[in-house]
Amino acid sequence: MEMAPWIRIVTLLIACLLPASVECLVRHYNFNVVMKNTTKLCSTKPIVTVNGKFPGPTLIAREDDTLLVKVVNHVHYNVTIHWHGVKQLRTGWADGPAYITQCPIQPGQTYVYNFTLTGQRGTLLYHAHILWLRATLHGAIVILPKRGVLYPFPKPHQEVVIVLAEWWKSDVQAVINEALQSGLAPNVSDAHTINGYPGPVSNCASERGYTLPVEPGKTYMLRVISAALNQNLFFKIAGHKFTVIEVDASYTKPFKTEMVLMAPGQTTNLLLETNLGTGKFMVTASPFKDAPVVVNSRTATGMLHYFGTFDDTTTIVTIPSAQNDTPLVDNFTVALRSLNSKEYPTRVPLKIDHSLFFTIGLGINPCETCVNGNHVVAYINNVTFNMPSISLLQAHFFNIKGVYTDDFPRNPPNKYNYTGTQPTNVQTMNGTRVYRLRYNSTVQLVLQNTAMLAPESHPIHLHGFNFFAIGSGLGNYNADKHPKKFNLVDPVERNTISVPGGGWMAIRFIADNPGVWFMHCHLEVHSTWGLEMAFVVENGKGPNESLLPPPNDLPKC
Ligand SMILES: *[C@@H]1O[C@H](CO)[C@@H](O)[C@H](O)[C@H]1NC(C)=O
Ligand SMILES: *[C@@H]1O[C@H](CO)[C@@H](O)[C@H](O)[C@H]1NC(C)=O
Ligand SMILES: *[C@@H]1O[C@H](CO)[C@@H](O)[C@H](O)[C@H]1NC(C)=O
Ligand SMILES: *[C@@H]1O[C@H](CO)[C@@H](O)[C@H](O)[C@H]1NC(C)=O
Ligand SMILES: *[C@@H]1O[C@H](CO)[C@@H](O)[C@H](O)[C@H]1NC(C)=O
Ligand SMILES: *[C@@H]1O[C@H](CO)[C@@H](O)[C@H](O)[C@H]1NC(C)=O
Ligand SMILES: *[C@@H]1O[C@H](CO)[C@@H](O)[C@H](O)[C@H]1NC(C)=O
Ligand SMILES: *[C@@H]1O[C@H](CO)[C@@H](O)[C@H](O)[C@H]1NC(C)=O
Ligand SMILES: *[C@@H]1O[C@H](CO)[C@@H](O)[C@H](O)[C@H]1NC(C)=O
Ligand SMILES: *[C@@H]1O[C@H](CO)[C@@H](O)[C@H](O)[C@H]1NC(C)=O
Ligand SMILES: [Cu+2]
Repeated sequence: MEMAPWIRIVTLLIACLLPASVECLVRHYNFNVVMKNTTKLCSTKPIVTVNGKFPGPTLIAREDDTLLVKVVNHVHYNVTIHWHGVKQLRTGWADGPAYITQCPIQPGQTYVYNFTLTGQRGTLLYHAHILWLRATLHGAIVILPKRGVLYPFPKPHQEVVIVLAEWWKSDVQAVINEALQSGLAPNVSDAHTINGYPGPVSNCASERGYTLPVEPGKTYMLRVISAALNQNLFFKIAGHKFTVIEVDASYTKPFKTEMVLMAPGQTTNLLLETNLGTGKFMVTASPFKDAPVVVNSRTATGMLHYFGTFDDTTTIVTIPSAQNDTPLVDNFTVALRSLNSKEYPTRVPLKIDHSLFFTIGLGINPCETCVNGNHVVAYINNVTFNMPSISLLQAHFFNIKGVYTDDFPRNPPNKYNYTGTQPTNVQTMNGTRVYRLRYNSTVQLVLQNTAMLAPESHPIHLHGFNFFAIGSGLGNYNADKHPKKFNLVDPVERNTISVPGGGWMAIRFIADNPGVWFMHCHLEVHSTWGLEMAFVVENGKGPNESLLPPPNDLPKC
C-alpha cells in the first residue's frame, strides 16, 4: 500500500536529521572537536578528535547533495577542516586550509561549512588543515551516485571504509614544535593504524588489530583512505587480489593487483572477492620508502576472517611489499587509467593557456637559534611559502593589499641538472606569492622533483580541482621529447599525485572554479617546511562564474 503523502514527508524530514539517511538533498552534520582518550592505542594521552571518534565519523551523501557541517571547537588548539578532494565550486570559503581560505575556528567558536558535492562520486576524506592536527582529526567522505544511477561495476554485497593513518606516542604538536625549534626533521611516527588499530606493538597494550568479517563468495567494496601524515603505505590482504575501480572519487579502468600504494591524501576503491571460503588472512599497511630518509618501518596488521571460521584457524600471513620496491610502485601507478566511458568521459584540455614548470624539493636556510645554525626548508621554484596572518581568499575577495603578491614564477629562477649533481648553495627565497589565472583558462603544470638533500617522492595535492596526470618519468623533463608521449585520452584523474623521486610529473586542469586554491606537498612535514603555493582564479563573466560572498559566520583573525 502507498504511504500517505504526509507520512512520507514526515518520514523524510525525520530521516534527514539522521546522518546515515541517503534520501536528503541537504544533510546536516554536527562535528564537535574534542579531546578523547582512545583505548585502541597504547596511550592514555588524549588526542584531538571529531565527536570522540578515531577515525572520525563517516560522512555519507549523494552526488549533488549539499552538506552543512557545524564544527564546534571544544579544544585548546585553533582548528579548521578541509574536505579533501571536494571541488568546492564557488564555495572556497568552505575549503578549509587555515590562512588560505579562512581564519581558524578558535577555541569555543563555531563555523558551518556549507558546500555542494557537484559532479563527483566515490570516496574522499576530510581532515584538519592546521598545525599537525590531521594526524587524528580525519574521517571518510562517501559520495554515492545520484539516486537511480548505478555504479559502472557490479553492485557490491557490502561496502567497507578503511582508513589508514599514522600514530605518535607523544603529542603530535610537541613532535613538530620540537623539530621547528631544532631545525631538524621531526620524529617519525610510532605506529601505523588501520581504522584506528595498530595491531600488536611492542611494549604497548594496544587493544587488538582491525578485523574484517566476510561472507564467502561475495564481492566487497573497500573504500581505502590514506590519512597518514608523512609516509606512503602499501595496503594488502593475504591470499586475495583487489580490482581497482576508482581513485580520488574518479572511476578508473578496472585492473587487478595484489597491493595498492597509497600516498597521504589519496583514496582508492577496491573490489574484493571473498573466493577462498574459509580461514583468516592478514590485512597490512606497511611503509614504502623511496629515498634514504628515516621512516617508521612498522607494519599495521589487521585480520580478514570468513564467517564461521574457528578461532584456532591458522592466519595466512601477508608478506609486506619491500620498503624500497620502486618498480612495483611504478607498475601500479602506470596501470591507473581513467574509465573514459560514454557516461564518464575524460575531458583533458587540449589547448593550453598556461604552461608552467615547477621544481620541488628541500633546501637549508640559516637559523641562528637552531641546533646546526640552520634549518630544513622546502620549496616550489625555489620559493619557500610564508603563511600569511589573514586568509588569502579574504585578501582576494575584499581586495586587501599587502597579504600576497601575484608573481609566483612560472619557471625556476635557475636552470641546472635538477636530478643530477646539486648546487652547493641550497638556500631558498621565501614569500607569499600566488599564480593568477583567468576563469576557465587551461593549465599544464610539469612538476620536476630535484635531488636537493633527498630525491624523495612528493604527493602533490591541488585544492579546488581534479587534474589529469598526462605523463611522468625519471630524470629531467624534456619539453621537446616528452610531450609526444603524453596520454591525452584516458589519463587518471585525481587530486593528489606522487611526483616520483628523481623524476617529473605532468598534469593538466581547467581553472573553472573561481577562488584561491592551495597546492602543496601532502607530506605534512614538507608542507610545514614550505612546499606550498596557491593559485588565484578570477571570476568569470557569467551568472554562475563568480565566487560566492563569504558566510556570516566565517571566522575572523
Ligand atoms: C585521559 O586519561 C588520562 C590518564 O588516565 C587522564 O588523566 C585524563 O584526564 C584523560 N583525559 C580525558 C579527556 O579523558
Ligand atoms: C549555504 O550556501 C548557499 C549558497 O551556496 C545558501 O543559499 C544557503 O543559504 C546556505 N545555507 C546556510 C544554512 O547557510
Ligand atoms: C623525539 O625522539 C627523541 C629521541 O628518541 C626523544 O628524545 C624525544 O623526546 C622525542 N620527541 C618527542 C616530542 O616525542
Ligand atoms: C609489472 O606488471 C607486469 C604486468 O602486469 C608484470 O608482469 C610484472 O611482473 C610487474 N612488475 C613488478 C615489478 O611488479
Ligand atoms: C644529469 O645528471 C644525471 C645524474 O648524474 C646524469 O645521468 C645526466 O646525464 C645529467 N644530465 C645532463 C643533461 O647533464
Ligand atoms: C634560490 O634562491 C636563493 C636566494 O635568493 C639563491 O641563493 C639560490 O641560488 C637559489 N637557488 C636556485 C637553485 O635557484
Ligand atoms: C625570508 O627571506 C628574507 C631574505 O632572505 C629573510 O630575511 C627572512 O628572514 C626570511 N623569512 C622567513 C620567514 O624565513
Ligand atoms: C571554457 O572554455 C572552453 C574551451 O576550453 C569553452 O568550450 C567553454 O565554452 C568555456 N566556458 C565558459 C563558461 O567560458
Ligand atoms: C546557474 O546555476 C543554477 C543553479 O545551479 C542553474 O539553475 C542555472 O541554470 C545556471 N545558470 C546558467 C546561466 O548556467
Ligand atoms: C588562533 O588563531 C588566531 C587568529 O589567527 C591567532 O591570533 C591566535 O594566535 C591563534 N591561537 C593559537 C593558540 O595559535
Ligand atoms: Cu613532499
